Amino acid sequence: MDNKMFCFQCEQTAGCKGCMGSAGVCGKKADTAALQDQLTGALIGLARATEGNERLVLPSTDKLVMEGLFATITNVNFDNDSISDFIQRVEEEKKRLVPNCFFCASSCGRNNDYDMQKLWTADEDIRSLKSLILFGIRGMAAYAYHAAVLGYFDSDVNHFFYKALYCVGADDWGMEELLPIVMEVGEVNLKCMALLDKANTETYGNPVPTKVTLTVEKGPFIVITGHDLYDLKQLLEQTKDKGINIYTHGEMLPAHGYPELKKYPHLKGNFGTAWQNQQKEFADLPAPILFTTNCLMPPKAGYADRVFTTEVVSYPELVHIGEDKDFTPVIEKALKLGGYPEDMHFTGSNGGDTVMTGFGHSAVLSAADQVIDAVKAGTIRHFFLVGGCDGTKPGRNYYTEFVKQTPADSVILTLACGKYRFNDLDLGTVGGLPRMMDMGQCNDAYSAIKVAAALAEAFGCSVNDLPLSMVLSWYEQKAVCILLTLLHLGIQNILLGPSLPAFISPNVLNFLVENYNIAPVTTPEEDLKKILGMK
Ligand code: SF4
Ligand code: SF3
Repeated sequence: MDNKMFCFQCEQTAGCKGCMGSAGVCGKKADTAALQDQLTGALIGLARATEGNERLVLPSTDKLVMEGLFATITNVNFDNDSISDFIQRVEEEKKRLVPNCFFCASSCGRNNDYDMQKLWTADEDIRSLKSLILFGIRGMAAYAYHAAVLGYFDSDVNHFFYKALYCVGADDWGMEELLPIVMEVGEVNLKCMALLDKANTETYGNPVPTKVTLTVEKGPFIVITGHDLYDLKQLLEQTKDKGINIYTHGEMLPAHGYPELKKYPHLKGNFGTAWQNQQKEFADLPAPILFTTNCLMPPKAGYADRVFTTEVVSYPELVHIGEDKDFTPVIEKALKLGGYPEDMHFTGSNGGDTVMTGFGHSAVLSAADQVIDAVKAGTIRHFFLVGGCDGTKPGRNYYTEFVKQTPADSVILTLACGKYRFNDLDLGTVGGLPRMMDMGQCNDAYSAIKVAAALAEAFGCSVNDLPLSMVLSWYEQKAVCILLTLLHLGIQNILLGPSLPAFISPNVLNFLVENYNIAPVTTPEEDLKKILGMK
C-alpha cells in the first residue's frame, strides 16, 4: 500500500495498526490528514511561542487552540479549506505572539512549527505516550469548547493545552518525563468535565429522568446530532411556533433530560440509532440533519443536500452555519421537505419504541439513600458502568449481550453513544430503581465518577472496593481523555473493548496492566463470571 498518510487515533484504524493509504477507514483523505498534521504542528509552534509570552495569551488564543484540536477529532472535519483556514489563523496568532521570529535572519527554531512525521516515526513507546497526550487533549478540547460557548472557562484547563502541546513537540523527552504528563491529561480532563457539567447544569438545569419516544410525528422536522446543547437551544428558539418538530440523534439524546430544553413542546423525540448507521438511516429522511460535532460520516449523494454543519464540523460542499447561528437554511429545508405524511413508528436496536435518559448525578444521588439501603439489604448486588462509544465492528455486539446477561439484581449505568446497542431494552427495576440508567453523553462520565465517589464515601471504602465494574467501549479521542481520568483517579480492573488502541505500545500496555489491571473484554459470559466471582 502506498503510505500517503498516517493516522491511528481511533478504534477503527486500518488493520488495528494505522490508516496509511489514500484515505482512512473514516473517509478522511490523505490530503486532509496531511493538513490536520500541519494544523497540529502549527498548534505546537503556537504553544512554543507562548513560553515567556503568557501575558500575551488572550481568550481568543485559547479558543483557537481548542478549535484547532477539536477539528482533528475523528469524524469532525473533512474540509481542506476549513482546516487550511485554521492553520492560517494559528500562524497569524503566532505572528502576534513572536513577531520578531518571522523576520529573524538567523532563526533559532525555538518557535518553529512541529513536523508531525517526527512523532509518527519516533520510538514506539515515545510515540505511544505522546499519542495518549495528543489524542487525550483533542478529546478534552471538545469538552472545553462546549463549556466555552456557554461562557464557562477554567484557566488550568486552558493553560494545560499549551503545556501538553509543547510536550508532544519535545523530541528529547523520554518515558520518565512523558508519563506524568499522560496522567496529568486525566487530571486536567476531570476539571474540564466538571466545568462542562457546571456549564450544562447551571444553564439548562439538572437533568431529570425522561422517557423519549422514537416515533416521528407527521409534518416538517429537523434532526440535530452531536454533543452541543447550545446549538440545540438556538435551534429550538428559532423553530418556535413554526410548525417544525425537533428530534435528537446520537449523542444529543440526553438533551431531553434538561429542564430548560425539555420545556420546548416541539422537542419531540429521538430519531435513529448509533452514529455508524447514519448513511442507511438518513437515506430516505424527509428532513434536514444538523451536525454540531462528531460523528459525521461522509454523506451519500442521495441525502448530502439535507446535511448541515456548524461549529468546527465541516465537509466539502455542505452548507455550514456560521457563528451567527442563523439556522434559516436548515429551517427552510425542513419546510420544503415537509417531513412524513403520517406518524412513523421507529424502534431502537432491540425493537423497543422508547428510551429513557436523564439520570445525571443529581437524579441518581437524590435516590442515594434508597440505593445504599438496597445494597445493604442485598437487593442490589452489583453495579456495571457499561459506557463509551459505538462503532462498526461486529465485536461490539459484546456490549448488547453483556447487558442482556447481567443478573436481575444488578444496575447498569450507561453513557455516551455505545448505549444505542441496548438502551431500548426493558430491564425492569431493582430496589425500586430502574435497572438501566442513562447518565448522558460521554462527558457525563463526570456524573458516573461523582456517583461512584458518593457510594464509596457512604460505604467507607475506595471506589475499587465497591461492587462496581467498568466495562468500557472506545472509538474516538474523547474516550482517551476519559480513560486517562479514570486512571488518574486510581480506578482499577477496567475492561476495555472492542479492541485495545493501536497507539498503545506493548511496554505502555504492560504499565497499564501492572498498575491498573486494565484488560481487554473477552466474552460476556467469561467477563461476567470473572467480575461476579471476583467481588
Ligand atoms: Fe483512520 Fe480513525 Fe484516523 Fe480516520 S480517524 S484516518 S479511521 S485512524
Ligand atoms: Fe459517540 Fe462519536 Fe464517541 Fe460522545 S458520538 S461518544 S463515538
